[in-house]
Amino acid sequence: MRDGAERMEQMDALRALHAARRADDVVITSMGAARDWMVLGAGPLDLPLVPSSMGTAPTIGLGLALAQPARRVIVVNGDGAMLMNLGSLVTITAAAPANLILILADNGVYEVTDAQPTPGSPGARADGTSVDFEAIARACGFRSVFHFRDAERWATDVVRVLDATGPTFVLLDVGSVPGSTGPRSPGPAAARAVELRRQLSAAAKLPGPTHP
Ligand SMILES: Cc1ncc(C[n+]2csc(CCOP(=O)(O)OP(=O)(O)O)c2C)c(N)n1
Repeated sequence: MRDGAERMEQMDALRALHAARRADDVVITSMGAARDWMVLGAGPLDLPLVPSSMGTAPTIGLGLALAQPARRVIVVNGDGAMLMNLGSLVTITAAAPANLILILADNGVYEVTDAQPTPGSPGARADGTSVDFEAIARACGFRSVFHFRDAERWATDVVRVLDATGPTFVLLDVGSVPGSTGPRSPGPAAARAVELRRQLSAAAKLPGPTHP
């Protein structure tokens, strides 16, 4: 993300994803994205990762993508969390699951803990530069890499992006919402993980695709 540059509202970005996802996709969201996804409505195969240790969403997504090769696994991560586990990008591309889509909602701040600038953002760097997540994803070997700065383009292209052969990396330049609060946990994490596993095995027994 570039300071002063055009950014889409995270809620608009997630609304487009929410409309485009299929019912049999797994959607894992972390931090501010989890908060907004729960407002839009998390489905039975979704995992709003709250509470969570930062950095774990991409590798949880990798495990689910490898275990569930017939369905798409979509992870929405924050830039602060991404910077805490950049190594996961290489772990993902080594395993190369075609069904994993990692979306990075880059707002340049740790939004849910009061919007401190992340170390990759212009707000934290004396020279005003920012880390180039798109270049990092390409260098790590993601099969498909996309970068969107405005919500209309993203909304137009989201179906095509989700259909691209993965592993897919999608960088979204999003704005942070001043004064926004953190997500509320929808329940104990362990119990929700067990329930997700139950939902996944129940869905696997259904005849044919469950999406429209
Ligand atoms: C390992 C770890 N360190 C610190 C925290 C505390 N913490 C929770 S959310 C958060 C900020 C998350 O920032 P980002 O991933 O960019 O997501 P955003 O809040 O911008 O949506 C922090 C520092 C944590 N949960 N885990």
